[in-house]
Amino acid sequence: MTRHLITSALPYINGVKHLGNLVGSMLPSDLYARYLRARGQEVLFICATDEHGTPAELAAREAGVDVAEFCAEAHELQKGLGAAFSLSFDHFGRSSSPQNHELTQHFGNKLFENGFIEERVTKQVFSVDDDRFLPDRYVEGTCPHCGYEKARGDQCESCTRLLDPTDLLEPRSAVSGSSNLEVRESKHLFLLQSKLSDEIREWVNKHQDWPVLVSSIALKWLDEGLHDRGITRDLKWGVPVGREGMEDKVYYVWFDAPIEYIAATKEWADEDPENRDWKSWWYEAEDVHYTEFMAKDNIPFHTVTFPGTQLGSREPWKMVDYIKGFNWLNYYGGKFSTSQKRGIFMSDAIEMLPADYWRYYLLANAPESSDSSFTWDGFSGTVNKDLADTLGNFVNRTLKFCSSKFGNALPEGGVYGERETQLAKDLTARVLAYNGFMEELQIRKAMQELRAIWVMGNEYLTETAPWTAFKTDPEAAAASLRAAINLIRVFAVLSAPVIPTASKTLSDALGLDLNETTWLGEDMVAELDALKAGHEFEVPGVLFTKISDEQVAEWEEKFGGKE
Ligand code: B3M
Ligand code: ZN
Repeated sequence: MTRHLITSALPYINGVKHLGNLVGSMLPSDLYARYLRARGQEVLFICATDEHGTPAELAAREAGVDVAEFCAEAHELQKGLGAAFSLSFDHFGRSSSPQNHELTQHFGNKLFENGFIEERVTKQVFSVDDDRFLPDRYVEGTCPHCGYEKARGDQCESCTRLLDPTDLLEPRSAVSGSSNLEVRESKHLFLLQSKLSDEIREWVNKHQDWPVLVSSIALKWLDEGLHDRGITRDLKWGVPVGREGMEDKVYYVWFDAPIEYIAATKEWADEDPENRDWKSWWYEAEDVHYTEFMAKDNIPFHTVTFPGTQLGSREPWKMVDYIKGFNWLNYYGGKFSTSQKRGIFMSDAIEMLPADYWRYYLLANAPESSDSSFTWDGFSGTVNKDLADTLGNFVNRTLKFCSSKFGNALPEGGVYGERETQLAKDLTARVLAYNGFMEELQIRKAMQELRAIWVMGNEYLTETAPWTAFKTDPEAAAASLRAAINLIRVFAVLSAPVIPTASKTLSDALGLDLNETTWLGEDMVAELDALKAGHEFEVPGVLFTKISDEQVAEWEEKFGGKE
């Protein structure tokens, strides 16, 4: 049987992630992992913090702590937030781990041996006052293309062009502000991607099933021609190159970050070596199906650069089978931004409302085929309509009514008739569609299908109206309540990958032991008769609280919105 390896793009370490980061990789990958586990598949779901590079060093400097200490704390913070959002990683690792040091050096050495890496003497910006080289974001200055004055050495935020520190006009040190800079020579490793270009293209072309967003970005990069890239930096924090004459250099963050997918799996296995085998997931792993999730800016690194690293090693590493890429989630038309503190961050969100509210809203509005926009009205509308009115209300009125008229157990009497046969038939069609969309990773469509399934509950109740029937035909009322309560169980199972906490509340209310590997069978007639008369339940509290207009106004004010 196929085993499923799933990775989410690694959240960068410099601070709490925003909802755009969450919906762009971590949340949809969690949905998929949960769905596959529920379908009885063997899943390994891996994520980690991406900890190297100059943004981490600069953030640590700003916080006034040593970079290792900064990363350790920020890792714990992100790990805690992941758990608070019910992200079910099998392992949440750290790219600064010894396992990643070892594997990154392994790949570097193999690429060197195979002639895909060479040493070159390069010109680097050196700060005389700071007595150090200033790679990437350690230099700031004016963008030579658009004139933006706060451009950074790796990229201009204004025109998004990639830069080299030596490109900047009027450069200054981000450490001290000093403009007493020189260009000095420094030896670095270069990855000769151009030599691997044909192989990478051939590999990309084998994946005709990839989403257009993903394959078009990959082919655009390949068509423009791959440049040989400097993959080392004059820094202390990072994976040491470990070659003679390069003692004070580390690998570039984008070289070691994807290798951490493998290294994090090793971290996971090292916690329980007798029962876990990391290599079987990554090396000669023919029975593994590997799916990656990421936002669109990360696609080139996963379709071209990292595959190049893997191919160039000339070793049989597991390469990705399917890539799910995402567009941007915008905040009122503008981008969410960590550096500009714009939008809603995971820590704010979880203080306001439980994870399930965010999970459902974000998945239902995932930026799949185009960018999508977060608005407070859109958020409260979705929560109130879908979660509170449709799902929550159905559960509540069914169980409350049953409890008040028949007591806290599924009532005896009556039989299912045509309406229930129809219900089972409709359910069968919808569940098939839902499963199909989940398997194809069409996330918005899957959420629409789930919502349509919840709607069936209210329609069924309204049509069979047990509160009216109870007065004239209590047997019929009993039968329709049995079907309705069975529907609650069906909803609990189907909703679990999306809103796991609410699903657990339903499972507990029904006295069931639904767990992460529970799913429905194919026969919906049987599923609607799974809980028999006499099966006890409890009436849960309100499942989802509605968001009021006052709250919306308050949050708009607090987070800034419309303007
Ligand atoms: N850390 C995502 C980012 O910060 C980046 C992903 C790495 S995945 C190997 O944009
Ligand atoms: Zn620019």
